Amino acid sequence: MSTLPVEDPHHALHVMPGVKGGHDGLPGHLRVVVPVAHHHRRRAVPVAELAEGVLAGDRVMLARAITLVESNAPAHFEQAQELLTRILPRTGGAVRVGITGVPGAGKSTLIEALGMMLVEQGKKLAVTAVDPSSILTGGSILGDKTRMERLSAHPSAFIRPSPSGGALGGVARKTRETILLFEAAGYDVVLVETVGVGQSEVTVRSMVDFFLLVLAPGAGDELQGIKKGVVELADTVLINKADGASRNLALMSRGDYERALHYIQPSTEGWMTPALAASAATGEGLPELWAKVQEFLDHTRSRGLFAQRRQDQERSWMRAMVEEQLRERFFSDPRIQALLPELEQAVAGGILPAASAAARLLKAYDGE
Ligand SMILES: Nc1nc2c(ncn2[C@@H]2O[C@H](COP(=O)(O)OP(=O)(O)O)[C@@H](O)[C@H]2O)c(=O)[nH]1
Ligand SMILES: [Mg+2]
Repeated sequence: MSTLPVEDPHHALHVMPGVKGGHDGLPGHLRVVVPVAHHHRRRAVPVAELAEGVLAGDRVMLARAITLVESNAPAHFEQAQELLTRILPRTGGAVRVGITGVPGAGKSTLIEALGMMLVEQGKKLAVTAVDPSSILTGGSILGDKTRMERLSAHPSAFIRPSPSGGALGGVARKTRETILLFEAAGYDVVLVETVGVGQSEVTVRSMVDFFLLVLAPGAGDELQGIKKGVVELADTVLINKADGASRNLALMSRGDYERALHYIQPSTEGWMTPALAASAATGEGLPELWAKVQEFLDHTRSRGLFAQRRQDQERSWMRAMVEEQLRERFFSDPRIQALLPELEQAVAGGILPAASAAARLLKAYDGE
C-alpha cells in the first residue's frame, strides 16, 4: 500500500494492488481507491467513479484526480493513465492561455482581474502554474492567493497551485494532465502562470494555445530580467500598470514594443504579435486584451493552425517523454556507469574523439 505525498493525510490516496477494476473494461489495471472524507468517514472511490466525478464537474473529485496525476508513486502511474484515458474524449474544449513575466510585473493581479471579468461573463475558469522556484524550493507562486482573493472564492473558478518536486519535465507532465482534467470538468478557460526568467516559459508555451507576456512599464524586457527569446514566444505583449503615475510611461512602452515587434519572427504563423497596455489594478484595457485573444483564436482556427499546434504539441510531448526516459535509463545503466568516467577522461584529454567514445557507450548499452 502506498500513500500520496499530499498536504492533508486524510485526503491521501491509497492503491490496492492486485484488485482488478471490475466494470472498467480496461484489462490488467490495478484498481485505485480514493478515500473521500465524508463527515469524518472515508469512502473508497474507484477510478471509474473518479472519472465520472470529474466529468460531472465535481470539485472534490477534480482535486483528487489532480492529486492522482501529480503523484510520483510508480503505482499511481497506471491509475492516472486509466483516468486520463477515460476522460480524454471530453478534453480539448478550453482555451489554454499561458501567462509569463518577471515577478512583480502583475501576473497574479492580472489573473484575478481578468479571471473575475471572465467568470462574471459566465465562463468557468481554471488556473494553475509552472513554477521553477517551487521545483527547487517546494514553494509556489500561486501560494500568493492573497492576490486572487475574489477569484479563489468564486464558484466558477478553480485554482490549483503549481505541482512541486521533481524536474521541469515531471512538472510539465503533471500540468499538462491537469489541464486535461480541467477541460473534462467543463472549464472553458485555463490560465497557466509562469515566471519569465528561465526555461519554464518554453515549457508552458508548448502546452498552451495563446501565450501572453506581461511587462511592467519603462525598462525594456532584458533590463526587467526577461530572458532573450521570450518576447519571440509571445502572441501578445501586455504592458501592465497603465494607471496613475505610470500610465504615460506604459503607453510609451507599448509604442516601443509595437515597433520592436515588427522586427521579430512572430510566434504564430501570420499573426503580427501586438503590444497592448492595460491596468490589472483598474481593469482598464482588459476587455481589449480578451478581444485580442478571441481575434487570435479566430485567426488560428480559420487557418487550421489551432488544431495543428495542438497536434504538434501532443506529438512532441510524447517524443520528449520517450527521450527523457531513454536518457535516464542509459545513464543509470551499470555498464554505462562503469565505462563513462574513463571515456569522459579520454575525451576531455584529447585522446579519443567524442564520436568514438559515444559509439563505444552505445555499443556497450546494446550489449555488444
Ligand atoms: N499600479 C498598479 N500596480 C499593479 C498592477 N498590477 C499589479 N500591481 C502591483 O504590482 C505588484 C506585483 O503584482 P503581482 O500581481 O504580485 O505580480 P506577479 O509577481 O507578476 O504575480 C503588487 O504590488 C501589485 O499590487 C497594476 O495594474 N497597476
Ligand atoms: Mg504572482
